[in-house]
Order: sequence, then structure tokens, then C-alpha cells
Amino acid sequence: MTKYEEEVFTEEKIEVKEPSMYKVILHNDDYTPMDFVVLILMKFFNHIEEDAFRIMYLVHNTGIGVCGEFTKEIAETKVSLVSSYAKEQQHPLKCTMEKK
Ligand code: TYC
Repeated sequence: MTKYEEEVFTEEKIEVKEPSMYKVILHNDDYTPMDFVVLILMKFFNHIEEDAFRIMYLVHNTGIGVCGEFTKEIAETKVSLVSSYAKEQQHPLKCTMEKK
């Protein structure tokens, strides 16, 4: 047997799974200023001003709105950063996440 014939080739099926995605959600309340919500959407979710206003009004009019979709750890970080910042600024803004 030659050196080459001794080689064993195995075919391995590698399954690549896409990570689960999570929606980060803002909830309406009666006290958080509209401008603060717009700022949050621009600062933490990189929305341009026009989209930030649209999402803020969607939340204001319907009760909830999606800020963006992220992998679990990133969504958790966004929820934590937004919640801390709102609390620090003494606004009752609620931010949660939900599996898609
Ligand atoms: N409803 C608030 C107001 O009238 C504005 C607001 C919008 C608050 C979106 C929270 O997630 C929110 N000042």
C-alpha cells in the first residue's frame, strides 16, 4: 500500500445553525418625554432621526414598538443600557426583549 492509499477521507456533515434573534421592544408610558425616546433610538439603536421619530410615535400610539433585532447577548446588553440610562435620567421608560 502506498503512502497515498493509506489516507482515509471522512465526510463530515457540519450543521451551521443561525443564532436565535430577539426583538428589543420599547413600551409606552405617560411620563417619558418624546425627545428622550427619540434620543434613545438614535443613541443606542443607531436610527436616523426620521426613523427614530416614526418608531417613537408608533410606540406612543400603539403601546409598543420594535427598536431592532439582535442576537441574545446584544439584545440583553441593549435592554440593560437603555433601562439604566432611563432610570438614571429618572424616566419610567420600559425596554424589554422577546424571542422572534
Ligand atoms: N407617551 C409619551 C409622552 O406622551 C412618549 C413616549 C413614547 C413614552 C414612547 C415612551 O416608549 C415611549 N410623552
